[in-house]
Amino acid sequence: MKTRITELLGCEYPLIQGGMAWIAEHTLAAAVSNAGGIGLIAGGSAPIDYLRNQIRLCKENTNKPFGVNIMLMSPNADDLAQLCIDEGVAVVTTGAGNPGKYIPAWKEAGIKVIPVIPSVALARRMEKAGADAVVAEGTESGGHIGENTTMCLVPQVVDALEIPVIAAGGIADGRGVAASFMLGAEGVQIGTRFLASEECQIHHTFKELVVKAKDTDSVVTGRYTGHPCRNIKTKFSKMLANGEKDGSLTPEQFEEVTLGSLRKAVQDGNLEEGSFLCGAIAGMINDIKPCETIVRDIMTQAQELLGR
Ligand code: TUI
Repeated sequence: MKTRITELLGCEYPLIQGGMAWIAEHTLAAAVSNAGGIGLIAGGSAPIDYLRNQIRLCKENTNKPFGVNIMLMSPNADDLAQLCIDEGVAVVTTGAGNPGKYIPAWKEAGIKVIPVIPSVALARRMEKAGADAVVAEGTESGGHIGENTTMCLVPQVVDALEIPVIAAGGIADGRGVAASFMLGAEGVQIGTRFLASEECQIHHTFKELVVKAKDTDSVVTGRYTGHPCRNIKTKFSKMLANGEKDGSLTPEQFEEVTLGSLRKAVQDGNLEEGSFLCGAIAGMINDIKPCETIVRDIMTQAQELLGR
């Protein structure tokens, strides 16, 4: 499974773990990297000392390359961007904004830069700005999403760019990887499947929600705030969706009740006030496995399908 992505990143498989805010910490990142993919630590809104410590812990647990995801809406994104340079991080992915202003300094430091993008226009801008690759992320993904689907977005981004494209959104097994390659992608980003991994440090209630989810159990909330997010259906996310639909919750009230809701889901498993961000593919995930098994099973199945 050698592609321009394995060559660029120096990994065995062209598979990147999603940079899931509040979720992706050093244990998960090191496990994915040790399994032959690229693990990511989420820098979304993290205090700088926390992220520095996470990077150092990850280095202690893997000698393979790993990366950091910078959530560009973070108030301290500038500091986190600099930290990646200071700590010699191999790969940076970005989300929820345009990372253009950071790219020259990252490139200068030898960091591989992979912005996550929801549209062809932004993908083109990123290529011009010097990105090494892009993640084309479909609306099937968990968390903050764009409008276009993986099936429609990926081939259009592939056609528009020279740099390699990594597909994301709705991929959790070898069929999804093989399909992505048929669309022209040279790698995949996988998030939701790793929620149900042994090494993922989220609350067991969160893992149970993923494992029990059916195909119809995800819902997008917050479109009217400009930051639509895909969540698992819970009493809380259904309340948000209904409040948005019937006007009983203003955008300001929405922001207020969701403040801190990612932490409440991830750390406390709080079903009353937590936002359990999760992709639409959760319905296909039925067990909790070690990352090594997850990566091996996915890649073995993909290779079989692509070899036919
Ligand atoms: O970033 C993600 N997924 C995320 S970030 C996150 S934390 C969060 N918390 C509260 C509100 C919003 C986010 C949870 N999940 N995925 C990558 C992604 N990037 N999806 C969409 C985008 C994106 C959107 C607009 C990228 C660039 C962009 O550019 C706008 C511009 O500046 O031109």
